Amino acid sequence: MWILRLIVVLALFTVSVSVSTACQRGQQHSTVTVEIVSVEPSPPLVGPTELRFRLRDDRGQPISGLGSVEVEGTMSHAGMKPVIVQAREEGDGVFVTQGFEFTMAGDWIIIVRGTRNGQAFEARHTISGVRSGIQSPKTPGHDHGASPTPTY
Ligand SMILES: [Cu+2]
Repeated sequence: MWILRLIVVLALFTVSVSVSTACQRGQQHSTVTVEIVSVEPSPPLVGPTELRFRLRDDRGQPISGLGSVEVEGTMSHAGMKPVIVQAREEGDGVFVTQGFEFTMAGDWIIIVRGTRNGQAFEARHTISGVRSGIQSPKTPGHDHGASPTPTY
């Protein structure tokens, strides 16, 4: 019986070690943080949306001079088709999205990707509780593949 327990303990230990290694690797890459400045319309609704966000470096200083970055909006569930647009810099590290859209209600993950000093970076932020617009009976939601009714 003790050998079984030993195996379980070893397995748990291996999992926790690999998880913490992954986190450390992620942090080394991700020295850029994204802070949402504004969401238009507010509160966020399904439909065309303008996101303003600020990028900061690891010392908290606004990052300027990047020109434009890529913004991906996605959700954590399977089958989600991400929304990918460009955002252009307005100044002082603030960027504004071009043609972004929330395609369904729920909690969104905003991923910003760019290149800084020749190094690719990625930064994330969540926007929770995007609501479905009342004015959209013609858009039967979001196509998640074969199922006609999306599950939330
Ligand atoms: Cu979705």
